[in-house]
Amino acid sequence: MSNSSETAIKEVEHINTPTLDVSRVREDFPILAQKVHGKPLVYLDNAATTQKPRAVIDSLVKYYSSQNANIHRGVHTLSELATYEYEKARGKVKLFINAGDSREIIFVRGTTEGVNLVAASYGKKFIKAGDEIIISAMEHHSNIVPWQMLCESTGAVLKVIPMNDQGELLIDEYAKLLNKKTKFVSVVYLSNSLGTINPIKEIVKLAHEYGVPVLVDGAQSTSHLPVDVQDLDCDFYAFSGHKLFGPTGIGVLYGKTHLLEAMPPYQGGGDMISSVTFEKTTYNALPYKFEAGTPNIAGTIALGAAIDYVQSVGLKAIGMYEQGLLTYATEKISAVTGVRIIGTARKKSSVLSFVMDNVHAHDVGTIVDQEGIAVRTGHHCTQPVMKRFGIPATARASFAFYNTTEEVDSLVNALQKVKEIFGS
Ligand code: 7TS
Repeated sequence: MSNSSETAIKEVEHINTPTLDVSRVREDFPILAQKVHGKPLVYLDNAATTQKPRAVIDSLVKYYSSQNANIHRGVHTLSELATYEYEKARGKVKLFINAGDSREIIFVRGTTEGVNLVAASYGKKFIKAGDEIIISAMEHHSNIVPWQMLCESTGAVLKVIPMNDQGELLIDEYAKLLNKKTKFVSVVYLSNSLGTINPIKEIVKLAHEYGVPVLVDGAQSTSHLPVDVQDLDCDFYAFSGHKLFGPTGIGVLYGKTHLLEAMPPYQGGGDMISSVTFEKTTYNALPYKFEAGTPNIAGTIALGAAIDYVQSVGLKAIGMYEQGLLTYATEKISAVTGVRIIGTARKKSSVLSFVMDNVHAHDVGTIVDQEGIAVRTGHHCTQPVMKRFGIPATARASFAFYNTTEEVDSLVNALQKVKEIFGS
Protein backbone atom coordinates (compact mmCIF):
# COMPACT_ATOMS: atom_id res chain seq x y z
CA MET A 1 0.00 0.00 0.00
CA SER A 2 1.28 3.46 -0.83
CA ASN A 3 2.14 5.89 1.93
CA SER A 4 -0.60 8.26 0.84
CA SER A 5 -3.30 5.51 1.07
CA GLU A 6 -2.08 4.57 4.53
CA THR A 7 -2.26 8.20 5.60
CA ALA A 8 -5.76 8.49 4.12
CA ILE A 9 -6.91 5.35 5.99
CA LYS A 10 -5.47 6.66 9.24
CA GLU A 11 -7.29 9.95 8.73
CA VAL A 12 -10.60 8.17 8.09
CA GLU A 13 -10.05 5.99 11.16
CA HIS A 14 -9.36 9.08 13.20
CA ILE A 15 -12.52 10.80 11.96
CA ASN A 16 -14.56 7.66 12.73
CA THR A 17 -13.13 7.28 16.24
CA PRO A 18 -15.56 8.91 18.62
CA THR A 19 -13.94 11.18 21.16
CA LEU A 20 -15.07 12.59 24.46
CA ASP A 21 -14.12 15.98 25.82
CA VAL A 22 -14.14 15.25 29.55
CA SER A 23 -13.73 18.82 30.79
CA ARG A 24 -16.65 19.80 28.55
CA VAL A 25 -18.97 17.06 29.82
CA ARG A 26 -18.05 17.75 33.44
CA GLU A 27 -19.57 21.22 33.07
CA ASP A 28 -22.93 19.56 32.42
CA PHE A 29 -22.97 18.07 35.96
CA PRO A 30 -23.42 20.85 38.57
CA ILE A 31 -22.65 18.57 41.52
CA LEU A 32 -19.13 17.84 40.26
CA ALA A 33 -18.06 21.40 41.06
CA GLN A 34 -18.68 20.79 44.76
CA LYS A 35 -16.11 20.45 47.50
CA VAL A 36 -16.29 17.78 50.18
CA HIS A 37 -14.23 18.27 53.37
CA GLY A 38 -12.70 21.27 51.59
CA LYS A 39 -11.41 19.11 48.70
CA PRO A 40 -12.80 18.89 45.17
CA LEU A 41 -15.38 16.11 45.03
CA VAL A 42 -14.05 12.97 43.35
CA TYR A 43 -17.15 10.92 42.72
CA LEU A 44 -16.23 7.28 42.13
CA ASP A 45 -19.46 5.64 43.25
CA ASN A 46 -21.25 5.56 39.93
CA ALA A 47 -22.28 1.91 40.21
CA ALA A 48 -24.43 2.91 43.19
CA THR A 49 -25.94 5.89 41.40
CA THR A 50 -24.74 8.31 38.76
CA GLN A 51 -24.79 12.10 38.95
CA LYS A 52 -27.35 14.06 36.94
CA PRO A 53 -26.66 16.44 34.08
CA ARG A 54 -28.36 19.81 34.05
CA ALA A 55 -30.63 18.62 31.20
CA VAL A 56 -32.17 16.04 33.55
CA ILE A 57 -32.51 18.46 36.46
CA ASP A 58 -34.06 21.05 34.12
CA SER A 59 -36.49 18.48 32.81
CA LEU A 60 -37.79 17.81 36.34
CA VAL A 61 -38.12 21.53 37.05
CA LYS A 62 -39.87 22.13 33.72
CA TYR A 63 -42.32 19.29 34.33
CA TYR A 64 -43.35 20.50 37.77
CA SER A 65 -43.31 24.16 36.72
CA SER A 66 -45.37 23.88 33.56
CA GLN A 67 -46.60 20.38 32.69
CA ASN A 68 -47.72 18.66 35.91
CA ALA A 69 -50.97 16.69 35.55
CA ASN A 70 -51.99 13.06 35.83
CA ILE A 71 -51.72 11.02 32.64
CA HIS A 72 -54.01 8.81 30.54
CA ARG A 73 -57.16 10.20 32.13
CA GLY A 74 -57.81 13.87 31.52
CA VAL A 75 -59.08 15.55 28.39
CA HIS A 76 -57.72 18.84 29.64
CA THR A 77 -54.68 20.34 28.00
CA LEU A 78 -52.16 19.74 30.79
CA SER A 79 -53.12 16.10 31.13
CA GLU A 80 -52.75 15.62 27.40
CA LEU A 81 -49.39 17.36 27.47
CA ALA A 82 -48.12 15.24 30.39
CA THR A 83 -49.39 12.07 28.66
CA TYR A 84 -47.67 13.09 25.44
CA GLU A 85 -44.34 13.69 27.22
CA TYR A 86 -44.63 10.44 29.20
CA GLU A 87 -45.31 8.38 26.08
CA LYS A 88 -42.57 10.22 24.19
CA ALA A 89 -40.13 8.97 26.84
CA ARG A 90 -41.33 5.42 26.20
CA GLY A 91 -40.50 5.90 22.54
CA LYS A 92 -37.00 7.13 23.47
CA VAL A 93 -36.38 4.05 25.62
CA LYS A 94 -37.58 1.80 22.80
CA LEU A 95 -35.09 3.32 20.38
CA PHE A 96 -32.31 3.42 22.98
CA ILE A 97 -32.37 -0.34 23.62
CA ASN A 98 -33.72 -1.15 20.15
CA ALA A 99 -36.90 -2.87 21.29
CA GLY A 100 -39.21 -3.97 18.48
CA ASP A 101 -42.29 -2.20 19.87
CA SER A 102 -43.08 0.53 22.45
CA ARG A 103 -45.59 -1.84 24.08
CA GLU A 104 -42.59 -3.89 25.22
CA ILE A 105 -41.37 -1.03 27.42
CA ILE A 106 -42.83 -1.16 30.94
CA PHE A 107 -42.02 1.66 33.33
CA VAL A 108 -41.16 0.38 36.80
CA ARG A 109 -39.33 1.78 39.84
CA GLY A 110 -35.99 0.30 38.85
CA THR A 111 -34.12 -2.91 38.16
CA THR A 112 -35.27 -4.42 41.45
CA GLU A 113 -38.92 -3.93 40.61
CA GLY A 114 -38.36 -5.20 37.06
CA VAL A 115 -36.93 -8.50 38.30
CA ASN A 116 -39.62 -8.83 40.97
CA LEU A 117 -42.31 -8.22 38.37
CA VAL A 118 -41.06 -11.05 36.17
CA ALA A 119 -40.43 -13.45 39.05
CA ALA A 120 -43.89 -12.80 40.49
CA SER A 121 -45.91 -12.66 37.28
CA TYR A 122 -44.13 -15.07 34.92
CA GLY A 123 -43.31 -17.26 37.91
CA LYS A 124 -46.91 -17.44 39.11
CA LYS A 125 -48.13 -18.66 35.73
CA PHE A 126 -45.28 -20.78 34.42
CA ILE A 127 -43.08 -22.08 37.28
CA LYS A 128 -44.04 -25.28 39.10
CA ALA A 129 -42.57 -27.59 41.75
CA GLY A 130 -39.42 -29.33 40.51
CA ASP A 131 -38.70 -26.72 37.81
CA GLU A 132 -35.22 -25.24 37.79
CA ILE A 133 -34.23 -21.57 37.62
CA ILE A 134 -30.64 -20.63 36.78
CA ILE A 135 -28.90 -17.50 38.03
CA SER A 136 -25.16 -16.81 38.35
CA ALA A 137 -22.62 -16.61 41.16
CA MET A 138 -22.15 -12.87 40.64
CA GLU A 139 -25.75 -11.65 40.93
CA HIS A 140 -26.82 -8.62 42.90
CA HIS A 141 -29.26 -9.56 45.69
CA SER A 142 -32.00 -8.06 43.50
CA ASN A 143 -31.48 -10.91 41.05
CA ILE A 144 -31.23 -13.60 43.72
CA VAL A 145 -33.90 -12.97 46.35
CA PRO A 146 -36.95 -12.65 44.02
CA TRP A 147 -36.07 -16.06 42.52
CA GLN A 148 -35.56 -17.59 45.96
CA MET A 149 -38.97 -16.24 46.99
CA LEU A 150 -40.45 -17.82 43.87
CA CYS A 151 -38.71 -21.14 44.60
CA GLU A 152 -40.05 -21.04 48.17
CA SER A 153 -43.62 -20.51 47.04
CA THR A 154 -43.58 -22.99 44.14
CA GLY A 155 -41.10 -25.71 45.12
CA ALA A 156 -38.84 -24.83 42.17
CA VAL A 157 -35.06 -25.21 42.59
CA LEU A 158 -32.40 -22.49 42.18
CA LYS A 159 -29.20 -23.41 40.30
CA VAL A 160 -26.11 -21.21 40.17
CA ILE A 161 -23.57 -20.80 37.35
CA PRO A 162 -20.14 -20.86 39.05
CA MET A 163 -17.23 -18.51 38.26
CA ASN A 164 -13.44 -18.75 38.20
CA ASP A 165 -10.95 -16.81 40.34
CA GLN A 166 -10.88 -13.96 37.82
CA GLY A 167 -14.62 -13.49 38.20
CA GLU A 168 -15.64 -14.99 34.85
CA LEU A 169 -18.67 -17.25 34.54
CA LEU A 170 -17.91 -20.85 33.58
CA ILE A 171 -19.99 -21.19 30.46
CA ASP A 172 -19.29 -24.94 30.13
CA GLU A 173 -20.74 -25.42 33.61
CA TYR A 174 -23.74 -23.32 32.62
CA ALA A 175 -24.31 -25.54 29.59
CA LYS A 176 -24.29 -28.56 31.91
CA LEU A 177 -26.88 -26.97 34.22
CA LEU A 178 -29.36 -26.51 31.38
CA ASN A 179 -31.79 -29.40 30.98
CA LYS A 180 -35.48 -30.15 30.40
CA LYS A 181 -36.34 -29.04 33.93
CA THR A 182 -34.82 -25.57 33.38
CA LYS A 183 -37.64 -23.04 33.07
CA PHE A 184 -35.92 -19.67 33.49
CA VAL A 185 -32.46 -18.05 33.36
CA SER A 186 -31.67 -14.67 34.92
CA VAL A 187 -28.16 -13.24 34.62
CA VAL A 188 -26.39 -9.93 35.10
CA TYR A 189 -24.78 -8.31 32.04
CA LEU A 190 -22.15 -6.24 33.88
CA SER A 191 -21.28 -7.18 37.46
CA ASN A 192 -21.49 -4.33 39.95
CA SER A 193 -18.89 -5.80 42.32
CA LEU A 194 -16.40 -7.33 39.83
CA GLY A 195 -16.88 -5.35 36.64
CA THR A 196 -17.13 -8.52 34.56
CA ILE A 197 -18.99 -8.24 31.25
CA ASN A 198 -20.81 -11.53 30.74
CA PRO A 199 -21.29 -13.18 27.31
CA ILE A 200 -25.03 -12.54 27.30
CA LYS A 201 -25.61 -13.46 23.66
CA GLU A 202 -24.09 -16.87 24.23
CA ILE A 203 -25.99 -17.33 27.50
CA VAL A 204 -29.27 -16.49 25.74
CA LYS A 205 -28.50 -18.74 22.77
CA LEU A 206 -27.80 -21.75 25.00
CA ALA A 207 -31.00 -21.20 27.00
CA HIS A 208 -33.07 -20.83 23.85
CA GLU A 209 -31.90 -24.25 22.68
CA TYR A 210 -34.07 -25.52 25.56
CA GLY A 211 -36.83 -22.99 24.88
CA VAL A 212 -35.98 -21.22 28.13
CA PRO A 213 -36.50 -17.43 28.47
CA VAL A 214 -33.69 -15.22 29.78
CA LEU A 215 -33.86 -12.05 31.85
CA VAL A 216 -30.84 -9.77 31.69
CA ASP A 217 -30.08 -7.57 34.70
CA GLY A 218 -28.98 -4.43 32.89
CA ALA A 219 -28.59 -2.22 35.99
CA GLN A 220 -24.91 -1.57 35.27
CA SER A 221 -24.55 -2.31 31.56
CA THR A 222 -27.00 0.27 30.27
CA SER A 223 -24.79 3.28 31.03
CA HIS A 224 -21.56 1.73 29.75
CA LEU A 225 -22.37 -0.50 26.75
CA PRO A 226 -24.59 0.01 23.73
CA VAL A 227 -27.57 -2.28 24.35
CA ASP A 228 -29.61 -3.87 21.58
CA VAL A 229 -32.21 -6.21 23.06
CA GLN A 230 -33.11 -7.65 19.67
CA ASP A 231 -29.49 -8.45 18.92
CA LEU A 232 -28.99 -9.98 22.39
CA ASP A 233 -32.30 -11.78 21.79
CA CYS A 234 -32.96 -11.66 25.54
CA ASP A 235 -36.57 -12.11 26.60
CA PHE A 236 -36.51 -9.55 29.41
CA TYR A 237 -34.11 -6.71 30.21
CA ALA A 238 -34.32 -4.56 33.34
CA PHE A 239 -32.50 -1.34 34.20
CA SER A 240 -32.65 1.65 36.55
CA GLY A 241 -32.88 5.28 35.45
CA HIS A 242 -30.74 6.55 38.32
CA LYS A 243 -27.71 4.58 37.11
CA LEU A 244 -28.18 6.11 33.65
CA PHE A 245 -27.87 9.75 34.79
CA GLY A 246 -31.65 9.93 35.30
CA PRO A 247 -33.72 10.31 38.47
CA THR A 248 -34.29 7.73 41.18
CA GLY A 249 -37.59 5.87 41.34
CA ILE A 250 -37.85 5.17 37.62
CA GLY A 251 -36.65 2.20 35.62
CA VAL A 252 -37.55 0.01 32.72
CA LEU A 253 -38.56 -3.56 32.16
CA TYR A 254 -38.34 -4.66 28.54
CA GLY A 255 -40.13 -7.88 27.68
CA LYS A 256 -40.95 -9.65 24.43
CA THR A 257 -44.59 -9.03 23.50
CA HIS A 258 -45.71 -12.67 23.43
CA LEU A 259 -44.33 -13.26 26.93
CA LEU A 260 -45.80 -10.06 28.42
CA GLU A 261 -49.14 -10.89 26.79
CA ALA A 262 -49.13 -14.33 28.40
CA MET A 263 -48.25 -13.03 31.89
CA PRO A 264 -50.83 -11.98 34.50
CA PRO A 265 -50.72 -8.41 35.91
CA TYR A 266 -48.23 -7.80 38.70
CA GLN A 267 -50.30 -5.24 40.62
CA GLY A 268 -53.94 -4.25 40.40
CA GLY A 269 -55.20 -0.67 40.34
CA GLY A 270 -55.93 2.28 38.12
CA ASP A 271 -54.72 2.43 34.51
CA MET A 272 -54.08 -1.34 34.24
CA ILE A 273 -57.74 -2.20 33.64
CA SER A 274 -59.98 -2.20 30.62
CA SER A 275 -63.23 -2.54 32.59
CA VAL A 276 -64.13 -3.29 36.20
CA THR A 277 -67.29 -4.73 37.69
CA PHE A 278 -67.61 -6.45 41.05
CA GLU A 279 -68.00 -9.71 39.15
CA LYS A 280 -65.05 -9.42 36.77
CA THR A 281 -62.22 -7.15 35.69
CA THR A 282 -60.64 -7.22 32.26
CA TYR A 283 -57.13 -5.93 31.88
CA ASN A 284 -55.71 -3.16 29.77
CA ALA A 285 -53.47 -3.79 26.77
CA LEU A 286 -49.67 -3.69 26.96
CA PRO A 287 -47.80 -1.88 28.35
CA TYR A 288 -50.49 -0.47 30.69
CA LYS A 289 -51.43 -3.90 32.05
CA PHE A 290 -48.20 -3.68 34.05
CA GLU A 291 -48.39 -0.01 35.04
CA ALA A 292 -50.94 0.11 37.85
CA GLY A 293 -51.54 3.42 39.59
CA THR A 294 -50.13 6.87 38.94
CA PRO A 295 -46.58 6.31 37.76
CA ASN A 296 -43.47 8.42 38.25
CA ILE A 297 -44.42 10.82 35.47
CA ALA A 298 -41.73 13.43 36.14
CA GLY A 299 -39.09 10.71 36.54
CA THR A 300 -40.11 9.05 33.28
CA ILE A 301 -39.90 12.27 31.31
CA ALA A 302 -36.53 13.07 32.91
CA LEU A 303 -35.32 9.56 32.04
CA GLY A 304 -36.10 10.49 28.45
CA ALA A 305 -33.92 13.60 28.93
CA ALA A 306 -31.14 11.42 30.36
CA ILE A 307 -31.28 9.16 27.32
CA ASP A 308 -31.11 12.19 25.01
CA TYR A 309 -28.09 13.37 26.97
CA VAL A 310 -26.27 10.02 26.87
CA GLN A 311 -26.91 9.77 23.15
CA SER A 312 -25.55 13.25 22.59
CA VAL A 313 -22.29 12.16 24.26
CA GLY A 314 -22.45 8.82 22.45
CA LEU A 315 -22.15 5.36 23.97
CA LYS A 316 -19.29 4.47 21.65
CA ALA A 317 -17.27 7.44 22.84
CA ILE A 318 -18.27 6.70 26.43
CA GLY A 319 -17.18 3.06 26.10
CA MET A 320 -13.80 3.93 24.62
CA TYR A 321 -13.10 6.66 27.15
CA GLU A 322 -14.08 4.50 30.11
CA GLN A 323 -11.97 1.57 28.91
CA GLY A 324 -8.97 3.89 28.85
CA LEU A 325 -9.79 5.11 32.35
CA LEU A 326 -10.24 1.59 33.71
CA THR A 327 -6.92 0.46 32.23
CA TYR A 328 -5.18 3.48 33.74
CA ALA A 329 -6.80 2.95 37.15
CA THR A 330 -6.06 -0.78 37.12
CA GLU A 331 -2.37 -0.12 36.46
CA LYS A 332 -2.07 2.63 39.06
CA ILE A 333 -4.01 0.94 41.83
CA SER A 334 -2.46 -2.49 41.41
CA ALA A 335 0.94 -0.79 41.70
CA VAL A 336 0.13 0.25 45.29
CA THR A 337 1.77 -2.38 47.46
CA GLY A 338 -0.65 -4.29 49.66
CA VAL A 339 -3.58 -3.72 47.31
CA ARG A 340 -5.24 -6.67 45.56
CA ILE A 341 -7.84 -6.21 42.85
CA ILE A 342 -10.91 -8.44 43.07
CA GLY A 343 -12.35 -9.15 39.64
CA THR A 344 -9.78 -9.48 36.89
CA ALA A 345 -11.93 -10.78 34.05
CA ARG A 346 -10.63 -10.36 30.49
CA LYS A 347 -13.77 -8.41 29.58
CA LYS A 348 -14.44 -5.73 32.14
CA SER A 349 -15.95 -2.29 32.38
CA SER A 350 -16.06 0.63 34.78
CA VAL A 351 -15.67 -1.18 38.15
CA LEU A 352 -12.51 -1.57 40.21
CA SER A 353 -12.97 -3.50 43.45
CA PHE A 354 -10.02 -4.00 45.74
CA VAL A 355 -8.88 -5.05 49.19
CA MET A 356 -5.90 -3.72 51.17
CA ASP A 357 -3.67 -5.79 53.46
CA ASN A 358 -4.54 -5.31 57.14
CA VAL A 359 -7.13 -2.56 56.48
CA HIS A 360 -10.87 -3.12 56.45
CA ALA A 361 -12.65 -1.73 53.40
CA HIS A 362 -14.79 0.55 55.59
CA ASP A 363 -11.63 2.20 56.97
CA VAL A 364 -10.42 2.73 53.40
CA GLY A 365 -13.76 4.37 52.56
CA THR A 366 -13.73 6.62 55.62
CA ILE A 367 -10.16 7.83 55.10
CA VAL A 368 -10.49 8.53 51.38
CA ASP A 369 -13.75 10.38 52.10
CA GLN A 370 -11.68 12.86 54.12
CA GLU A 371 -9.89 13.60 50.83
CA GLY A 372 -13.22 14.31 49.11
CA ILE A 373 -13.28 10.92 47.38
CA ALA A 374 -16.49 8.89 47.26
CA VAL A 375 -16.02 5.15 46.86
CA ARG A 376 -18.36 2.45 48.05
CA THR A 377 -17.23 -0.09 50.60
CA GLY A 378 -18.94 -3.27 51.73
CA HIS A 379 -20.42 -6.28 49.99
CA HIS A 380 -22.19 -4.23 47.30
CA CYS A 381 -25.34 -6.32 47.74
CA THR A 382 -23.43 -9.29 46.37
CA GLN A 383 -22.68 -11.26 49.54
CA PRO A 384 -22.19 -14.55 47.62
CA VAL A 385 -19.42 -12.85 45.59
CA MET A 386 -17.63 -11.88 48.81
CA LYS A 387 -17.99 -15.45 50.09
CA ARG A 388 -16.61 -16.83 46.79
CA PHE A 389 -13.48 -14.70 47.19
CA GLY A 390 -13.21 -15.34 50.95
CA ILE A 391 -13.39 -11.67 51.91
CA PRO A 392 -15.88 -9.68 54.00
CA ALA A 393 -15.95 -6.60 51.79
CA THR A 394 -14.15 -4.61 49.12
CA ALA A 395 -13.57 -0.95 48.42
CA ARG A 396 -14.96 -0.16 44.99
CA ALA A 397 -14.18 2.67 42.63
CA SER A 398 -16.78 2.74 39.87
CA PHE A 399 -16.37 5.10 36.95
CA ALA A 400 -18.51 7.19 34.66
CA PHE A 401 -17.47 9.13 31.58
CA TYR A 402 -17.04 12.34 33.62
CA ASN A 403 -14.24 10.84 35.71
CA THR A 404 -10.63 11.68 34.91
CA THR A 405 -7.15 10.21 35.23
CA GLU A 406 -6.39 13.04 37.71
CA GLU A 407 -9.18 11.73 39.91
CA VAL A 408 -7.64 8.26 39.76
CA ASP A 409 -4.34 9.82 40.86
CA SER A 410 -6.15 11.46 43.81
CA LEU A 411 -7.48 8.05 44.82
CA VAL A 412 -4.00 6.51 44.59
CA ASN A 413 -2.57 9.32 46.77
CA ALA A 414 -5.38 8.80 49.28
CA LEU A 415 -4.61 5.07 49.40
CA GLN A 416 -1.01 5.95 50.27
CA LYS A 417 -2.41 7.98 53.19
CA VAL A 418 -4.45 4.96 54.29
CA LYS A 419 -1.25 2.94 54.33
CA GLU A 420 0.57 5.61 56.37
CA ILE A 421 -2.25 5.73 58.94
CA PHE A 422 -2.27 1.96 59.28
CA GLY A 423 1.52 1.80 59.30
CA SER A 424 1.63 -0.64 56.40
N1 7TS B 1 -28.55 -5.29 39.73
C1 7TS B 1 -27.30 -4.81 39.72
C2 7TS B 1 -26.25 -5.48 38.89
C3 7TS B 1 -27.00 -3.68 40.47
O1 7TS B 1 -25.75 -3.19 40.45
C4 7TS B 1 -28.01 -3.05 41.23
C5 7TS B 1 -27.72 -1.88 42.13
C6 7TS B 1 -29.31 -3.57 41.16
C7 7TS B 1 -29.54 -4.70 40.41
C8 7TS B 1 -30.45 -2.92 41.86
O2 7TS B 1 -30.74 -1.70 41.28
P1 7TS B 1 -31.86 -0.74 41.89
O3 7TS B 1 -31.71 0.52 41.12
O4 7TS B 1 -33.17 -1.42 41.66
O5 7TS B 1 -31.55 -0.58 43.34
N2 7TS B 1 -26.38 -1.77 42.53
C9 7TS B 1 -25.89 -0.98 43.50
C10 7TS B 1 -24.52 -0.91 43.77
O6 7TS B 1 -23.64 -1.53 43.17
N3 7TS B 1 -24.33 -0.04 44.79
O7 7TS B 1 -25.52 0.43 45.17
C11 7TS B 1 -26.49 -0.14 44.37
